[in-house]
Amino acid sequence: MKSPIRIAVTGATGQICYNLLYRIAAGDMFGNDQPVILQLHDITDAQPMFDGIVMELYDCAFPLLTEIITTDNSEVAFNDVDIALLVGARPRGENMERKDLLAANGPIFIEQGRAINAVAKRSVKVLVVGNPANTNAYITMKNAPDIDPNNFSAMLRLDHNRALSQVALKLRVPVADVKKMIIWGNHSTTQFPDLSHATVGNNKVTSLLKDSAWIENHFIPVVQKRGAAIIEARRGKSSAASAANAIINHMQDWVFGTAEDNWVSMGVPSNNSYGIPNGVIYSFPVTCQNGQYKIVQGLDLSQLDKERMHNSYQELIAEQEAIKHLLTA
Ligand code: NAX
Repeated sequence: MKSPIRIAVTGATGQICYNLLYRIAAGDMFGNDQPVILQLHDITDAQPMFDGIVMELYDCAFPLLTEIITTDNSEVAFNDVDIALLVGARPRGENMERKDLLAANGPIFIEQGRAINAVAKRSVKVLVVGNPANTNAYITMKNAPDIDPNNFSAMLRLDHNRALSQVALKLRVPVADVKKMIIWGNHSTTQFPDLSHATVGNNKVTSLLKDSAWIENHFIPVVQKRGAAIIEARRGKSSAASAANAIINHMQDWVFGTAEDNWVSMGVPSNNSYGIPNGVIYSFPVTCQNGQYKIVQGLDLSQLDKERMHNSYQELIAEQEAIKHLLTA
């Protein structure tokens, strides 16, 4: 039997985690031969909620679940962890503008970044899900200077999966046959869902689509606005099961590698690829191998593609501007 890996999860009493923790403990993320220790974090007021969650984890009698730790202390949560899933965040309140949300979340991710820097394994892989995910990941990374920046990522996988499914439904093909999808940019409505490189078998998706207007009129807006559509359809609740599933997909590919003929979208530190300057967490197409990701290079982009990508980059710069005072304080 392998020795257990330590997985920290924040916002662990929230609705995404109610869909996530049981799947991790069942082996869906790291395989059915990998024991796990769950180090669950939430705010002090949420601690009583852990009672039922932990009872249910025990009641599943998961063979792989070695230990459960619950805490409101970030250094306890991140102590010696291999994986950190930062799901918790302040929800957007009524009348709260995006910049207020950024300011409210900044201190959370500053504190968590510092705790990761202090106590996590140096090889820890960090995924930020809590919104605004890209900028929260940037804040976390900036506050963990002793950890390789390449170990920080933001979740765009839900958007990527949504895009795959839209194409599969349109072309009536199995979703697993749709490959090489891309989400560029920010996890927000400025993201650019790009199917111009996507394939089904040996064919480009663009050559299979009979009505090309569908891309502009349906595909792009539906993927960009899917989060809001889910909230409406779920009478006010945001994506939870699909978000948890995307977390599993993201970590699985990062740790075990992507399939040879495919890539996935991950929010990662920009490195001047495709004209996106250093210094933001931006979603690119990546391949993963041996626990490392590489941004796919050499893709042709039209002028319009570049403008869309730049637009999302500008939004990330504006988000950083809104929290700059917190980082220099
Ligand atoms: P919930 O509101 O159900 O849970 C949020 C959790 O965060 C709660 O347990 C809460 O106690 C905790 N929290 C609140 N304030 C906190 C603080 N100051 N410090 C630490 N933890 C705090 O939200 P849920 O639906 O689980 O969503 C969690 C986050 O994921 C939200 O920010 C949401 O916007 C974001 N999402 C990101 C997605 C992505 O693709 N990147 C998609 C799904 C989701 O919308």
